[in-house]
Amino acid sequence: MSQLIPKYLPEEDMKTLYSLQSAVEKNTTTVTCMGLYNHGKSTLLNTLIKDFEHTTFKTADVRETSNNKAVEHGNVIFVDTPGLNSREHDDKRVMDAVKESDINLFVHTITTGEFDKNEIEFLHSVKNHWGNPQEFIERTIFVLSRIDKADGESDIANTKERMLSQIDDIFKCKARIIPVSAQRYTKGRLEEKKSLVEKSNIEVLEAMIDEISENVKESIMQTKKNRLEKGYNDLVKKLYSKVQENKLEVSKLKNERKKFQDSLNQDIQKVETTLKNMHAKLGGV
Ligand SMILES: Nc1nc2c(ncn2[C@@H]2O[C@H](COP(=O)(O)OP(=O)(O)OP(=O)(O)O)[C@@H](O)[C@H]2O)c(=O)[nH]1
Ligand SMILES: [Mg+2]
Repeated sequence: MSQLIPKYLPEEDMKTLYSLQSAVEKNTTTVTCMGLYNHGKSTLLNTLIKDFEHTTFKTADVRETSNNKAVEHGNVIFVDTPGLNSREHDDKRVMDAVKESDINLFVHTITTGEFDKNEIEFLHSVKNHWGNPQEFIERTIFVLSRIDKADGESDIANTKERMLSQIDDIFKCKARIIPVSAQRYTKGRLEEKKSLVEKSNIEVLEAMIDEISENVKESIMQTKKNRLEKGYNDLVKKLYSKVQENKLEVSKLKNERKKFQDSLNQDIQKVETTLKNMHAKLGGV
């Protein structure tokens, strides 16, 4: 039976359905990282999965991530996305990932000050596409990254204030912003320097993720079940339309067969008549 499925349904759809099913069964939480390119998304995810070599999610000073990439770690599936506003299809990819996500990490680096026009545009489009924009904020942590590059504590506090007000302007509610340094955390863990780990704030971020995960557990599960239900329904619809296509094909073939038979019969009749005529002529001699 399983060999028959790819014949009638797209492999990609089946993969999505299986991963939704596994997410429901294993009760995993999907945490998706998004933000402008080069703002430290992949580095942050490596830090969260304790890959201090920073190789699982590719990082660099150039545009690096160009596809959504998911990695399972414990009970969490971490998803990395390409930088926003780089290419139109990338933004669509990010939006698709956000739709499948349970908890979002919106990464913004302190080195560029407050949110820029592209980030504001993306947040507006999230707001406009969301049935319940407040739910997005409830499930999102805005991560102010690279605070090791900040110009002192006041720089962090001021940037955070401005970002909060920018988010409030769009969503009309207060968001969570957490300043972090993936670099400090990595160094702190590798060199066993507790104070660096503490100053990195990564553990506070992890506690926040756990807290949201706990608070929205029920609704995360419900969302997953709804997605799974929708996935099944979509596939049943696809299968039904395949049945319709097949019915059409069969009736087309039947028509063609009938036409072929008719034309064959006509030809036979013509030949028969010709022969009869010839015979009649011969008889008449
Ligand atoms: N100083 C410092 N640099 C960081 C930190 N986090 C990331 N970086 C650097 O920022 C650069 C970009 O990091 P990435 O993690 O590749 O950024 P990204 O947002 O995934 O980039 P794209 O995949 O291209 O969208 C790299 O050179 C990182 O080493 C940090 O906490 N402190
Ligand atoms: Mg990246």
